[in-house]
Amino acid sequence: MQPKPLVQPPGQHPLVHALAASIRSAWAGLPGLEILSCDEDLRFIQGQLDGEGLSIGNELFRCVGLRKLHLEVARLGNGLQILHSVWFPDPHYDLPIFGADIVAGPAGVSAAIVDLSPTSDALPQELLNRLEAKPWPPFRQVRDLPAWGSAIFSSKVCFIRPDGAEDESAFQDLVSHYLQVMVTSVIEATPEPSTALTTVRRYEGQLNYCLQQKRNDKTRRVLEKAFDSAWADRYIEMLLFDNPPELQ
Ligand code: BLA
Repeated sequence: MQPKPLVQPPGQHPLVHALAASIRSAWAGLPGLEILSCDEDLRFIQGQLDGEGLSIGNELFRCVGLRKLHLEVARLGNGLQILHSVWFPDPHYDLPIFGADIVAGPAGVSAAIVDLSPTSDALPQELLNRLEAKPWPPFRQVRDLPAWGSAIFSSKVCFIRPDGAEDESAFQDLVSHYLQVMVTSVIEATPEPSTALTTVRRYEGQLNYCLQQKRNDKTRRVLEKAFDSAWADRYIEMLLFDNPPELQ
């Protein structure tokens, strides 16, 4: 039987569609991939905002080396479309955090960001070499990171406002490259004991990553407007940036 091509939902921004497809095909190659359970009411959320349909779809997995792989594709009113993906490592493994975020409005994509973020010191040299193997695209509008972002992202973070189809396709290629480097690292990684200082530091680094991401008021504001502040808090704490479970 031929695999069915993924249909692009009507009105979905092409970059959101393309990146979601790249992320899904990247995680398909990971060792021991399995679905991660989550509260059913958080898996698919639908509502109305200012008469406009509102929807959030969440896909959650885990695999050997990663405690949680998350892809969220959302429409949140005012024509806002969001793709959010974070791959959180199991701190026993020396792996970075893969993170990507796309925010598209009626006027186009205002923010496109991808990074492999370190959880202790900087990224290992070998990982940097692999990331650098692909030439940096000549993006026209590079954006400045907010302070919380500078505290966690690597020297290889890409944060742009894509200016036209060429930028969008170069960004998509860059994300695919980062995903490939991440997948290779996961496949090669071996665990260290819970008591190793390196494991403990990576655990603390991941806590800090979650803490800093929660300082992004823009995420909270959009969710509060679409739902309410208690719902937004729970969603951010439990689904978007839940802390890693304590080491044991
Ligand atoms: C910015 N994130 C934004 C913006 C919105 C959201 C509305 C402002 C757009 C802009 O500055 O052009 C909203 N993002 C969301 C919502 C979700 C989301 C509602 O993911 C989820 C439901 N944010 C992340 C991750 C990264 C990230 C994983 O969730 C990076 C790996 C980055 N988003 C990020 C950054 C900004 C942003 C750096 C710009 C913030 C600023 O300039 O102050």
